[in-house]
Amino acid sequence: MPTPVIERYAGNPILTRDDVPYPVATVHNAGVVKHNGQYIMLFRSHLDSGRSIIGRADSKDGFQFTVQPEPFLTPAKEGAFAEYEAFGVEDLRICPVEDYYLLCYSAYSRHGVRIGLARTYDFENVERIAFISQADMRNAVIFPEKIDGRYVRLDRPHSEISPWSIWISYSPDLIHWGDSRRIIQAQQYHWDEMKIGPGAAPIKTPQGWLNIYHGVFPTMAGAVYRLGVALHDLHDPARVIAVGDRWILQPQDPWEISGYVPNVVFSCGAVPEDNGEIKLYWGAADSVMCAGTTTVERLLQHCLESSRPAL
Ligand code: M1P
Repeated sequence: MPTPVIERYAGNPILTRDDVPYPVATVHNAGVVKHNGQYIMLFRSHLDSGRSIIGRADSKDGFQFTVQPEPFLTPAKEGAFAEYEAFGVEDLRICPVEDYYLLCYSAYSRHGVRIGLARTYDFENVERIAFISQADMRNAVIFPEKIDGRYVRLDRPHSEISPWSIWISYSPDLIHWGDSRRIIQAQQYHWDEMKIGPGAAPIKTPQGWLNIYHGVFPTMAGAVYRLGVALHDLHDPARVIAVGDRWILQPQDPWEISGYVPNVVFSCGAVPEDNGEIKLYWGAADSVMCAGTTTVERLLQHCLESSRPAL
């Protein structure tokens, strides 16, 4: 049998609600990064209220995680952020930039969903920066370096009005964003035909930026969430070099097929290692966390050997 694009870790699921020392209903959709030689995971949990918070777990090897005694990020209770986080904080991505980490999360409230941006240097102290979108935007990732002097982000409108596509935007200061364009769209009668959204923070390779994203296909039994990969130009990431025509991961294990939301693999994080390996993390069925490995080379080959149009 050929090597799969993503090799699942044999000990999946790597984190469940039973590992969390405070009451939660789920553990899923986590951002992960390597900080000072240690893997840090910021995972989403549903509470019994149905609203979400973010917890932190640490690991030496990227597979065995220990959860911190207290949640990492909960909805702000006062100040300017409280109004827009009242219904929960979800699906946080950790984006390493310079000597700090930008945290992009979905903030839910009676006003809809918008993208919250925070910063940490040490995963002990978190400083909220701004909301960087209006309502009905989510799934944001920020590139690890400025390009032509500007920060660059990918995201996805959360609205039936505009097609559920991946957009790019630019900012001089992380607060004011613009020059926005739609750059990858869902393809009719493809595995990602219903909607797509950025997953892990883009990974730099000599051939371009790897963008691991999720794509959704509607079936009579509900939506199926899979993962795919695209390649963006290093100097002009709005230029999409290739979009892999086939998915790289689909629900397969029992905990991916069945759970809080069945048939979901949803990634918010990947860790590129110095030897070209990539550890990939995904929430399974919106219930537990899983991990697997791939390589830069395998993802590039997957994109380039069977690319489809981006738009
Ligand atoms: O239930 C599957 C996923 O559904 C939503 O993702 P998207 O907006 O991309 O369709 C989110 O609620 C996500 O958290 C969830 O995993």
